[in-house]
Amino acid sequence: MSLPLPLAARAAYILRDNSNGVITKAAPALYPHQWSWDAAFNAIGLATVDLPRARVELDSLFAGQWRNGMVPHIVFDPAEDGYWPGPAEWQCARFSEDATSCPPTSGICNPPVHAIAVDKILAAAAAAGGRELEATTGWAARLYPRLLAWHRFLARDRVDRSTGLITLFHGWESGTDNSPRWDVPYANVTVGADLPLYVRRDTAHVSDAGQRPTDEDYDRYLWLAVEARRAGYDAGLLRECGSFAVGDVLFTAIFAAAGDLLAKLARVLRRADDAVELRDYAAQARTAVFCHVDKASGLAADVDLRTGAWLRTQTIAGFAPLIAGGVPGSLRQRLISQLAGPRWAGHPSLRWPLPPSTSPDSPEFKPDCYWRGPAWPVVTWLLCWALGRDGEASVASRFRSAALDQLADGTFAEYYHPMTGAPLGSHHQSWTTAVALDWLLSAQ
Ligand code: 2M8
Repeated sequence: MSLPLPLAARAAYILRDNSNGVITKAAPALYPHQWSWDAAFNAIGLATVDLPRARVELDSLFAGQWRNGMVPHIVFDPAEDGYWPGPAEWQCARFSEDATSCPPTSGICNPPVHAIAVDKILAAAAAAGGRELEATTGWAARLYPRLLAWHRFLARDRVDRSTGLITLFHGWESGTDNSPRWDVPYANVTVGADLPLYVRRDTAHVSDAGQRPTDEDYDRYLWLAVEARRAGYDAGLLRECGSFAVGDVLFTAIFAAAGDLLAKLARVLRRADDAVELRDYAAQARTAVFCHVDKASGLAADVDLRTGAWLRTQTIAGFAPLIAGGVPGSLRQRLISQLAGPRWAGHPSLRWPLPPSTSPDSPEFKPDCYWRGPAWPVVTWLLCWALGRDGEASVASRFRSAALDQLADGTFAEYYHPMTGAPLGSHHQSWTTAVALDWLLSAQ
């Protein structure tokens, strides 16, 4: 393994290289815009080396927030046009009165990790003290109403009444795009004959197109974007007429964890009523996640809201209760032993003892294909963060140390082959550098 400081210096250099000064591209060529949950992780990494830049990252993202509170999954950099589908496909400002036109954005959202990032930035500022602490405290107070509007949007427009889970109208909203989690609901999406012709750009930026979703997947991805546009990006209409609607346990768990931290900020800002409201959202979300733990497997299951069926897949999202926090002790121990056990991070054929995105024992496992098997450092970080929060320091530190071994080649790949350890997807992926910086430089 390399020495920590050279690795941190390299990570910081790449993260800066991916920035245009105000937004960090998710990846230099594959994703040349600002993604919502990537921006939050990137801000966590930036906070270890450059607090002002960390604050700017979130300010730039929230500049794209919609009037209804939604934080869109992409804020486009108008100077870049190397990604498809871009602003011309989404046309949000034309089809929704809620959308901003400047900056242009997509019309769907991503998991709400932002309040976790704000909490980490505040902790870094507290450690720095002095002017940075003052500047960061003032900044958090200014950003707070936008974070509150974001959580209110999710509670109002996206909580599914029957399951309590957050509803997604596109697999891209989950961030785990082609995960086996969504195979069944996607199989029920019938692509319209009027799907526009398109040329994919993503496959040109990876060494093997097999690392990316299939063309059939992409037809469905684009079709759901077309449906969303035709519905004016309105959650009520999509709930009635859209062909894809799922209750996502991982998104819901992140909403719970972030909601607790936002409630903490509300209390610091003496917004007692807001704090109660945010704690309620978090508590309800957490209950919904716990209610969807499958008794036989012990893993949480997403729900296909079109049919009511539980989606019992062996993916990393099954560990959502660990992210949500407040898991009853016996369930927590069961989940941790599974996570570290032979179906997951302890699988005998793995290069490093890290949880893959899909269990190698699952029939859907594909070790080199995107969210169907590879190990994602950003997901490892989220699990480590949640385990550390809940006092599970030793398992968190084992994952952190294995993840740093994984990153020691300096490619900072988007994802890694769990058996060979080969870097896959984009190299110099921003959020991979960001989590490395947090692991190497912030107090764990
Ligand atoms: C991937 O998703 C985008 C679509 O949003 C894509 O494949 O084009 C996902 O891994 C997602 O979680 C991530 O936020 C995004 C940018 O890193 O890339």
